[in-house]
Amino acid sequence: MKRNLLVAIALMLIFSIAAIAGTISGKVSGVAGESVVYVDAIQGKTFPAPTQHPVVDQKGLLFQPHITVVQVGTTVDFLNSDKVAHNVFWTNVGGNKKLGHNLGTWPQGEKRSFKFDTPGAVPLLCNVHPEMSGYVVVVPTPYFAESDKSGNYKIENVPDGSYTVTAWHEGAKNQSKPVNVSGAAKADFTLSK
Ligand SMILES: [Cu+2]
Repeated sequence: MKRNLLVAIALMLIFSIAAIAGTISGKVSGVAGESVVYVDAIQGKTFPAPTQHPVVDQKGLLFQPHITVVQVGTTVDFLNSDKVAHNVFWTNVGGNKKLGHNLGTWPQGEKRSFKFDTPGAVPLLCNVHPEMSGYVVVVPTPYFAESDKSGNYKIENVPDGSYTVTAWHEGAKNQSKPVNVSGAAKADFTLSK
């Protein structure tokens, strides 16, 4: 009797670990450098917005990091660490020009915040320094990853299920594909301009 109970508990543990430990991994080809891969909106599912504010720093006349991926609803803090004044603006979110916005221009040590409520890539620019560019990529779920420079990515902690997974790369067309997660799933992408 006692042994059966232990076996049952062990089995439950194994199944629960398997259920929470799904991953989606693979490689994004056809483009050079980092890509973003994410699970698209899941019907009937919403996720609480993260309370942490990622920081996009303007430092050394660069947006650092160059690409920041956030879940929809996240507030991003834009910091200026340079001695010169910087501006932050974007002309669209995911191609929607109605969502263009200018955050203004501010000096060293100050920051301004913005809450991103619509999924899509936000191309960051500075109107003081036309050569500066960066991206905030706003994604609909907490299941996302940035690839390494070779395009390899891994999304952790994806519950088992059927999803649409999308790959994004600066200047390339998005590619989406259906992925079934039951433990470890694989999905490769080939992007082009
Ligand atoms: Cu600037």
